[in-house]
Amino acid sequence: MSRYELKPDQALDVREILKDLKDYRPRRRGWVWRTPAPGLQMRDFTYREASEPLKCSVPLPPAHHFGGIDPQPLPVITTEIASGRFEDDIRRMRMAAHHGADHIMVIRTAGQSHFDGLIEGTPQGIGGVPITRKQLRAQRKALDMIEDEVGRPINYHSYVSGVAGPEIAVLFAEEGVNGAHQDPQYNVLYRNINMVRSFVDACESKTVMAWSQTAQIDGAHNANATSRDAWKVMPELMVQHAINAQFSLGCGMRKDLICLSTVPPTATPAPCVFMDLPYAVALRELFTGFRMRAQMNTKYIESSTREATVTHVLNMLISKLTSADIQSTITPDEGRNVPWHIYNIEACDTAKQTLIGLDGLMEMVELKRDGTLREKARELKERAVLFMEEMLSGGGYFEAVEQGQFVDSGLYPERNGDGIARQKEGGIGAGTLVKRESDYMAPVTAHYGRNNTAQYGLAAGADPAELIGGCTFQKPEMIQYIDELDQEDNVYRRMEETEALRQPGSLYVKPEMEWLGDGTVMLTFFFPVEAKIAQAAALEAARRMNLTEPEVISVEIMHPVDGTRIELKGKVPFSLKLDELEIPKEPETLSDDEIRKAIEERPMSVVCGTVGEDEHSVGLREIIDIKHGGIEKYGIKVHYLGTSVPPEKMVNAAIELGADAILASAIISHDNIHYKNIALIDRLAREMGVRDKLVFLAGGTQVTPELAREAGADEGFGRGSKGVHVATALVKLRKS
Ligand code: Z98
Repeated sequence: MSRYELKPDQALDVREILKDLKDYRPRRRGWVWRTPAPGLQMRDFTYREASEPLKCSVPLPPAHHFGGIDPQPLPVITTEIASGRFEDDIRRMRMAAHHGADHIMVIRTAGQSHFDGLIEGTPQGIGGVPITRKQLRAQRKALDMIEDEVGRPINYHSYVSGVAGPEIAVLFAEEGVNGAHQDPQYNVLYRNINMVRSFVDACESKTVMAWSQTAQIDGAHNANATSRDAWKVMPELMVQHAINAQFSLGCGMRKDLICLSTVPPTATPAPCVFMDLPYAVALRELFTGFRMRAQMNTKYIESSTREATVTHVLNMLISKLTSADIQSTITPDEGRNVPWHIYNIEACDTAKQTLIGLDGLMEMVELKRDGTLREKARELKERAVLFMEEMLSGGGYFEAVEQGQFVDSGLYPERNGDGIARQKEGGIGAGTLVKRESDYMAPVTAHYGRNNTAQYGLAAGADPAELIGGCTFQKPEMIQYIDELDQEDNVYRRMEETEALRQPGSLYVKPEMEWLGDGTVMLTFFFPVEAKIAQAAALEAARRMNLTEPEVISVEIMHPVDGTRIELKGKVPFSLKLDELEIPKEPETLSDDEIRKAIEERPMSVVCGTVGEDEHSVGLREIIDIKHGGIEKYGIKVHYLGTSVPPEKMVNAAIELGADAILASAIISHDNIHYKNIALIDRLAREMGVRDKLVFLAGGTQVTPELAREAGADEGFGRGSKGVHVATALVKLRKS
């Protein structure tokens, strides 16, 4: 067995993950919720609804102002990762975990749901990843390591749907998949798989999932995403939830692992919270004890990440007000065809930021017990109950589907006749059901329905697998592991092609958006013209920038004729050699707290000004003013002498005011006047016998640190310098 471990300061090596997969065993089955940490203290803050912090993570961008804390909200956070190449997804799973995701869903490759069996090996997918034993094992193995690294269990998830649902359920139980979508209605409505077969298969699938304690997500959200007017299907969504939830209980699933896939049905410019909140409340009232998985509205999502983010945040307000257990994240990338990379990670941050930002909200506000909210919730429940009653009196679910009652865009009882109709005898897999013989027997654990084990002497209630000394659930060594079936379309071939770029140890780097080394870049343009012309202009500009395969992925009208914002993707052909990159040395900076403490202990004052005949004071003001994060903010006392200060005056003022330092700013550089003035200040300070008592710092856009030091300053500061750099130097170089 390989001894490979993830190191916090090292890139993940996919090659190591792929070693010894034949013998790799997942270390647990079943879903894990976050551990609540009520009253969590971090820095000066108390969190009311947070969960246990991570051992290792990437905090939100402003966290550096707050001591780098990274509080984690209570709901599990989901991200969907599936680029088509599972090996590349492993790296982004690690990134997602570091940004707070602990539920990682892998979308399946297009068409997999119509395969009447399992796929093996690691072919490349389209619009998702082919779910195979090898792919699952590799990703579960990586996630096992990643969860050790971040210090929190990670739930791994895919889909128990399609013609091979039960086979997939067994595969998932064997390979340690912790969550799955399972809803026979999805097969029927969206994949046109025979309805009777789908429900029979679901019995088996759900029994296996119940045994392995896999959390189930249902499929009602798909009606929302596909109906013409999503906000009108709210009663139907509840009916769909009811069918799958009750069915799952009947198959032995634990109520607290049955998760309703709830989606706020509408989006702005509709008054969405006013419409969606009663729906969320009605669901919780009808389905107490079940878990709520909040997926964001995807029906109305556009290519703008800003728009998607606002929708997401509004959706999360509802999640917060109604306590969702799992918070999903989604980005517009699928539609923009820039699959799944940095925007997934951003969406995890959006969820973390919003939910932590709303921490404690419910201690201060509560949902009204009467009035519009409750009336609307009641109305929705009534419509749902009436829908269900009509369905039952009309012969049941199958008849209702035949009549196209589902995904009809009417607000029940209104019907528009545009629902999805399927026939009982129709669809994929029709006519494939075979009645079990009276002596039917299957020696396997977690088997649904009649299983005549008594004829082999097994006691009632015993595990049928005992008859063969345990099945693959107890004895994983019985599992047939197939490495690859296709000699060309497999992970080894793909990795060979990108070997030179593969971390760790690679000498080259190339931009990527989808797959390692794809060379894909995204650009933002603004053109002061209407949208059509702007798109053409962006494509032409991309060609002239030598991008290949340029494609416009987002167009936003700033004004119908005055301007358009374009986002475009394209590819660059080159890789960059790491040892040829010029990597500037990071200036060593003390933290804000360290500087403040040093100044508190030993106060400092400085004199400063622009020197010689130099009137350019903007840069210096940036360095000193508290407004710009300048040195004042650390408590350093600043005597600003103004502009065009003669060198003599700089030194004299420092002596008179008893300052600890001189800060001279010089922008004008012709005839090297800036360095000449630096040298002059240094000489004057020496002549007056104070040079060894004063720190002398010089800065300006044309100043380079080395030349400033050569000219006589203690340190020089060029373009891009900030107050913190100067303050650090003052603290480190102080003379008394
Ligand atoms: C989500 N963005 O829920 P195929 N079963 C159910 C589903 O909802 C889905 C599948 C199966 C969504 C993900 N949902 C999309 C109930 C898909 C997938 O046939 O492999 O595409 O099944 O987060």
